[in-house]
Amino acid sequence: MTPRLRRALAAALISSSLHAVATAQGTISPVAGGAELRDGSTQIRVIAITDNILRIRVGRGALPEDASWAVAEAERRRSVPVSPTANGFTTRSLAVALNPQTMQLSVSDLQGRPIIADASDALRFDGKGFALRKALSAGEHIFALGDKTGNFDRRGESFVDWTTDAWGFQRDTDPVYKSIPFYIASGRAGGAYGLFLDNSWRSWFDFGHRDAKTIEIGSEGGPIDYYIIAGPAVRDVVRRYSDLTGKAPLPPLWSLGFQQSRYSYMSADEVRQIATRLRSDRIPADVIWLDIDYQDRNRPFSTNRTTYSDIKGLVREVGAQGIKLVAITDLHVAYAPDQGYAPYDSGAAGDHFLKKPGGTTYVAPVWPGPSVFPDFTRTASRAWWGSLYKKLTDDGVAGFWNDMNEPAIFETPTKTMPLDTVHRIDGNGFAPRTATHAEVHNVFGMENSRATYEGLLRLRPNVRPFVMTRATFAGGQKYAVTWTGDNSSTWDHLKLAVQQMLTLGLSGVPWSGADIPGFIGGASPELATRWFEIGAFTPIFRAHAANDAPRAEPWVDGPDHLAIRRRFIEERYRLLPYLYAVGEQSARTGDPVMRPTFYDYPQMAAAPCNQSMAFTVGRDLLVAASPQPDSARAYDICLPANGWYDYWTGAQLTAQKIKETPTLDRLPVFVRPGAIIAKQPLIQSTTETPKGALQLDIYPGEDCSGELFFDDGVSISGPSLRQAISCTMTTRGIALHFAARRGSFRPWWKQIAVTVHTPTPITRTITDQPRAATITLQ
Ligand code: NBV
Repeated sequence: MTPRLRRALAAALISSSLHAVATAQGTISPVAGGAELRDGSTQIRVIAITDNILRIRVGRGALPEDASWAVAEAERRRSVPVSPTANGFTTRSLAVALNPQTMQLSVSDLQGRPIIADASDALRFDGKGFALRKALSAGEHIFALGDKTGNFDRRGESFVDWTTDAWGFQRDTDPVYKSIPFYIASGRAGGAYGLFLDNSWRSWFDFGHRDAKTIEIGSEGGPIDYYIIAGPAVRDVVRRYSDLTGKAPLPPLWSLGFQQSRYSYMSADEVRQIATRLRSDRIPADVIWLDIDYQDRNRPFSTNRTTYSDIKGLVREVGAQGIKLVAITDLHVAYAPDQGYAPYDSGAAGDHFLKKPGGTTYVAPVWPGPSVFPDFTRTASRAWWGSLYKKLTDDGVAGFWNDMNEPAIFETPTKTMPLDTVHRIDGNGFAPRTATHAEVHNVFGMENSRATYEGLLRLRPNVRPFVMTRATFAGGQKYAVTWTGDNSSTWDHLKLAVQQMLTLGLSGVPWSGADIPGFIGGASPELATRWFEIGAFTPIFRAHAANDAPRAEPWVDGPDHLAIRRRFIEERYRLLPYLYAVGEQSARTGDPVMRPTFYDYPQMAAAPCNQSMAFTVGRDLLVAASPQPDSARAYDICLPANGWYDYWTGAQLTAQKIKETPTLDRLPVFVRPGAIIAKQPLIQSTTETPKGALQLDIYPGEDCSGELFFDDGVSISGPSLRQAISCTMTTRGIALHFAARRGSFRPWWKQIAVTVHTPTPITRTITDQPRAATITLQ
């Protein structure tokens, strides 16, 4: 019997041995994997998807259709055996109670410690919409919710999910580009929980803003279909949320390098000049981006024949300098009948564009002028869109950029398309039908990036697609990396960028970046330098600026600033082996790449320092920029424990709290005692093979461990190399244990340069250790 069948049988047996509990009002009945509460036509079904994840669906008459843009069918339909109780059931971790009088749901751990409980008036219907009310207890903190601005802890605030082209957004702007209806609450005795509202309509979240003791969640339509994800740690919640909505695949190695962009490099000549300057100034870089002006009249999938006459040639030329091109391909297709514009012609012939309620094609102004819009929530239209990438990929363009996909529309106060625009949806569990834009709006951008991702996979089945999207929804991490949109060159935006990347990471999106040094307005040299420094430690490291902003390449503020920026870009390249291994681990676990310090070190939640500009990269590196980055005033840095190391000097610290007096050329970075960090000799681009030894930096301490992960950097399936390394202190010195290497990828190094950061550092070069071995250094 398969484990799956065994589970199903067990669940069926349990449910058949029970009977319904009738009460004054509602009736609780056991169902396979959970319980159901009925009161009149209202039905609340709670299913244990796993021992720690509950799916709650509420219906009026019937349960909502079992469909989702975010959660795959295999996940949605899972269930584990549960043990029924008088008022609900237990899993191996949770006790679920339903109150038939009040229709309230509460969840606690098996010791009875509360995790989440409904507030009074827990479920309210309002026309086609609804509101849910959960208790917000004293001491609870709220995190995640995608790229939302506001405060990192969202308690006391309220937000709307409605993807919006938020050009010029500020800290109090809401809604912004993405809709990820998922929050994490921590601070209750039973530990942290996450709540994911799987509903694509306009929705809202109020975390004690209207009523200090209540979380209100509502939507103007669509299903009441949500998941409660138990911890107890925030990390458990994030990982389980990614089990539900999917993990971000490891991006190609080159996309972890430094990327230079501008709206726009106006000609192939300019791109060549930028590439040449990057090389002559010895600024490591992997990518130059082509923004909309490489196109003919802003028409996606066309190129300007005068200024960009030969993309293939350009790819070859900059490729010889180790640089790849990523090109923008906005979703709006120029409305150009009878003009020989293939994307319009083939899209119209295949009936791939959205329509108005009367059945005529919806046409609206965006960059190309009058434009039409692919029906991305329709399988056939996504496949057609994906095929448009053939020419550019054949020409060697390495990655693609999906902008404006909220979708943004010009010359209309709503900034988007009319709510009654007609989509045709299918797949994902949906019975094929039409759907209004009101239903689809929040998933439209994600489905645009999905079409791109899946199209690229079809065109190059073994190449990891690189797609960057501006709008996305829960689960969008499976298809694309993202950035925070049109930010501004201000010190507050530098802070906001860090916060947004952290909150995206907690929302299942590990790969994000923010335009360095801000898109709008022009940065002072100091702001730009600081932004490059911090940016070097963020997941996607891309410089980009608006067409009406001053130039923002690393060299524009003169040699002194360039020297600092270059040093940080170089450090990024040295650290790529570590960063790549963190990314690979993230692809398996769902852990963010860039994390709030409390993610791996829960005690940091109570640390007596302002940590708004502190984060870890993976578990082992902690970056602690000033919470007032524009100020020269000294600030406190809190570390998770005594004995962390200074990353730059290798010295071990004897205090847990230290004072830092900022200087522009320095960014405090620390290393976990017990970390083994893999680094490589400096290269100018990931196309270069590092010359020399792999470098292992050993920071003695508890749980002394690290992992190597290497592959060819681009293939989906192909040889890789994984090797665990640990260390122990012995009376004879420090013993380095190499586990046997797994995988057949042949690395570039023959030797390993080990540095043990003891008070007098030990440095040794040893031969490569592919087999299990222990090497003692003293
Ligand atoms: O394609 C132009 C820009 C792009 O540079 C930016 O990064 C996007 O967020 N795009 C928005 C459209 C116009 C912005 C004014």
